Amino acid sequence: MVKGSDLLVAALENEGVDRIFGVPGEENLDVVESLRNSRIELVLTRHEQAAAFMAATHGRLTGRPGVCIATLGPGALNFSTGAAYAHLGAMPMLMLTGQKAIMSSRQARFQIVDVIASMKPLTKLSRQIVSAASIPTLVRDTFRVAMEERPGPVHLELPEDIAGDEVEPVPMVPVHPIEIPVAHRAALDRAAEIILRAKRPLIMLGAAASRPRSTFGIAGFVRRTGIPFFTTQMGKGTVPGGTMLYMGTTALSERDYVHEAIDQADLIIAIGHDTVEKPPFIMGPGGPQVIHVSYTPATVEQVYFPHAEVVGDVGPSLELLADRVEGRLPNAKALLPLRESILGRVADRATESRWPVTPQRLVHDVRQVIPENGIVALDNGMYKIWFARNYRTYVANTLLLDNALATMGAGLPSAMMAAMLHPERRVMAICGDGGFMMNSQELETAVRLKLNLVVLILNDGAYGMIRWKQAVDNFPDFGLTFGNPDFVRYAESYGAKGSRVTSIDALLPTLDAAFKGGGVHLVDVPIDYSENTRVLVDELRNRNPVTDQG
Ligand SMILES: Cc1ncc(C[n+]2csc(CCOP(=O)(O)OP(=O)(O)O)c2C)c(N)n1
Ligand SMILES: [Mg+2]
Repeated sequence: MVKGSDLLVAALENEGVDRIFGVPGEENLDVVESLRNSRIELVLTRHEQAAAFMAATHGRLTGRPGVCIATLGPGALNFSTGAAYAHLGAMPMLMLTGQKAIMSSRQARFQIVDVIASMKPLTKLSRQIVSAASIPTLVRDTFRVAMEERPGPVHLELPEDIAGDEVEPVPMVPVHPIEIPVAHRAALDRAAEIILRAKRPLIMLGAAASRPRSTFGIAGFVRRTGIPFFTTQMGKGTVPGGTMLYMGTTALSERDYVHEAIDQADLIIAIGHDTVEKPPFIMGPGGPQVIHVSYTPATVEQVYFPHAEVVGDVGPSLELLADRVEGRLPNAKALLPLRESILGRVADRATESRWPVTPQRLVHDVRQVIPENGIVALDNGMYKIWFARNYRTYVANTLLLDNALATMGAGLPSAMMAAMLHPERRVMAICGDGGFMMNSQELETAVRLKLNLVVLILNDGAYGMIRWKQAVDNFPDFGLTFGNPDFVRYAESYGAKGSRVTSIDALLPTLDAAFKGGGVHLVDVPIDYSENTRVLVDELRNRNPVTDQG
């Protein structure tokens, strides 16, 4: 005979799961015992939210669901933000939660919340396991659902009596690869015709272009067509060898320098655009033609309504599209002459020596210490716009940012996951002093896991992004500042290292030394955000006075 929890763990092993993140409760103890006897490592975190962010980032970086575990009620509810993060960000993840026994319970309603109902709007699938024998098929199905385009989170609730129930052994469901169909010939022909007619084409790489399976075919398409490209925030990462065609990243929806090219384009080939992102550009009447190329059809919005769609496996479909247009595009590079001036103005003041550091200089110095394949994971704050806009990437998924839920608190956990998956690469978390404190307890997890990780804290004593918006909207400065702990001593109390940067010349050497020293190293740097208004409001408004600040 075999226990329900053993079947669950065997089914997870069958899926190739090697780690589970979380905080177990009483109702998970059978599962914990089954894990003890398995090849799967149980990675304790200090908050379920961090476990969910880590599992989601596992899915984002590998294409295979990350797995996290929590107890019923309070533990399960702490997964909610992570569930939404994965749901909006299209990251495959499996959340496992416990529950009181369903056959008979002597605890009345103690700790009972309808977790399935609470997870329904935040997941692709949320189900209670009602029989041990069904576990292998249910787990196989949830993994398939999580990975299918559009990927996302799934949730299984395992009541404790089902976890402990003994049943006859049940065979596992074998896993097989599934190829995604390639776009229809008629769609490819139609798209090719539009591309051949275009006078000023541009390619846009969106969030789904960053899926691990996507990146190869896209590079070939850009190279073979020679059409310049820009990226959305989550499409950042770039086409290897195609960087001479990179025109910029849309950190804002309009008015930025990259929009000079977008505004002139008569065709945008939007590869992998997901309208969950803050709009990279605003479509309106009389704008460019848009071809939507992705795994799933476009969602039509007020600001995004493509004129043609190429739906199917992105890489192979683009290969077929390139076959139709390669060598027949005399106008491919029409907008390329704008590149130098766009990138030049974005890079303005990148080496300025003001103190406290300005965002432009910060982005510049961070880029110096991160090799091409190094990974920077951002929390959410003002600096995200600057990194999206100014930080150049050369390898896909090397700037992890969340332009979907845009939650604070995910920077450190997502960096920790990246460091676990890529121990050979330099990994840095960049957090505001606000966002860092939302999951700073995970420094203990990072130290316990012996990760090599630099955590850069941008210290402005405020919820800076909101304070900036408050000023832009002409509200008085009110209610958005706070005090901070001594971050260096705070890090040290966790057994991490800590450094404070006190001059502009010390920034780069401090970051470099933090990487060279290894382990978890927090670096506290004060930041001067006066550039936010000077550049992102005044300069860009002057460039295009007709459009108002959005
Ligand atoms: C969980 C969550 N709460 C609130 C917000 C709204 N919000 C967005 S940015 C921000 C301020 C971030 O402050 P900080 O982390 O210090 O970064 P800064 O902008 O100061 O660099 C807030 C409150 C959010 N995105 N997520
Ligand atoms: Mg701040």
